[in-house]
Amino acid sequence: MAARPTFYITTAISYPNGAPHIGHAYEAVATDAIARFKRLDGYDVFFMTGVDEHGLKMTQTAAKLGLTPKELSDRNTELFVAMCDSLGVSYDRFIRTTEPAHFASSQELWRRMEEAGDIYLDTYAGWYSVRDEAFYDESETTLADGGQRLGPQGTPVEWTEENTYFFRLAKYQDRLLELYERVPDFVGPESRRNEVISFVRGGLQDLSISRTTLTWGIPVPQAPGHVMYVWVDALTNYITGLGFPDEAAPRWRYWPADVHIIGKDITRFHTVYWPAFLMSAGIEVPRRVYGHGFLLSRGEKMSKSAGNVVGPQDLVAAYGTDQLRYFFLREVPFGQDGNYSHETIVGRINADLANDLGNLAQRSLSMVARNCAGRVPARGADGAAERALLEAADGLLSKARAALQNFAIHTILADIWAVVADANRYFAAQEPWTLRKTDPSRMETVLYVTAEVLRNVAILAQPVTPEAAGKLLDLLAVPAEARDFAHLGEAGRLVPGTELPPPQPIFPRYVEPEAETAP
Ligand code: ME8
Repeated sequence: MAARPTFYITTAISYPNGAPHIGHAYEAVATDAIARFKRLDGYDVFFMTGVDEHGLKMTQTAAKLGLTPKELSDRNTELFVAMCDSLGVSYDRFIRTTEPAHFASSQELWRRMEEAGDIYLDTYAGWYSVRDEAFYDESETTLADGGQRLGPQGTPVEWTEENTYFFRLAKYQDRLLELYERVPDFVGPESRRNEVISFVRGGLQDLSISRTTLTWGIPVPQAPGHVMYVWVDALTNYITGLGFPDEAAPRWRYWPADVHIIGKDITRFHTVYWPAFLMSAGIEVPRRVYGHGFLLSRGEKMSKSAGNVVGPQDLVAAYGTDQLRYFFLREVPFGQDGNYSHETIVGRINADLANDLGNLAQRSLSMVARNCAGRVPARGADGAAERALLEAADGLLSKARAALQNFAIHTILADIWAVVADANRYFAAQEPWTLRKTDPSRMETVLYVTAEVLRNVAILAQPVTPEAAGKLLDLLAVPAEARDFAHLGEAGRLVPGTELPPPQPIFPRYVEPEAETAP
């Protein structure tokens, strides 16, 4: 058998300087949905997420709390792992940048860049944002009302002067522009690509890549007193996780990454600095970088300092894992910013999940239980309505694959739910409850076709609502090995006469908790 094609996908690695917030949950869920989609579509997937433990931000937050940076990181890393688990994030590896293997990997990358003649010592003088862990050119900063200078993301910047190592980024300007030209989808979405190209065309300056004012980082080889700039080590996580520098490691086969899924605010690091480091070190660049939008609470950007963070755990507890996953991925066109509020989440849960899909499953499968002895009904001759509906369901995979090419997960869901709506209209129009008396064999056909549409919908919904889709497939007695995309359509049609378990609700309606009454 031919080896399955590989697919390596990553999230950004998060700063564990606080508990995870909704933006972290959003990125993890979106990346997970893509990873699950590819697994179901026959790929040999490696999905990595993790934490970015070094840097000044970690050092300063730890000092404020009277902890060491490692203590701070240990405490919060646990919360990031717990968040992934509660959201059903199916990562293959959770990486920490304090792992010894990551030190070796980052130091080897450094050595290779040095060998290429791309590292030199000089004095850095310029603006630095601790919150972004980023250097900014003065032209990118603005003066706020109180006289505080702010970087392009609105975070405070400080003047820094230091003797540091530099990376010859300017040297890579042409090769980067050539890369964006040659691989048009290297940076996505399109709006991000345009920003990156204009930034690089505007001229690149060499990048300061070491610090002497902190010790919480990876030591620069042969340079006592210098630790690596946190972004050098952070970006390297993507190859550490595959065994770099051991290119004979079994996991190295996953490189280059198929896609790094990141938030739009860190596009520059991933599409300018990272490929330049790799080019310098003689390593292939990733195939794609996709900068998703920000999830905002009613228009407000969430951050720990803004104090309007609702923890992902609270949302999971209130709405449920699959419900939250569905909301994130259906409500917000991937790549754009989006809002969330209690009302919009409940709206989606009750309309799309409880009503459209949940009710259809409940009504049709209850009829099967009562009228077909709890077995997959017999399939009589198809009429035009059956043919049209099955054709729509069978056509979903090719549409979904095309949408996934652009990471348009919301489009995949919209297409699936359009078929759910078709199935609801079909069910209502055919009135199987009337056919029960007038034409029982026709009733069986209608119930069969409805169940078959549910099977296809459930298989395709697994990347986004894995638990509920799994439950629906259980109700249809679809064996575990027949739940991948190869079994969509004709290949996996339900077999009449198969015994089914008693139906159960899959998506309960969201009901407001009783308002607390005073005694
Ligand atoms: O940037 N909505 O870590 P981080 C959506 N350690 N996504 C958001 C968001 C929001 N409101 N807020 C943040 C870092 N994100 C670095 C990454 S990768 C080698 C190093 C996204 O904890 C953000 O864009 O600040 C990023 O992709 C991820 O969450 C982690 O952010």
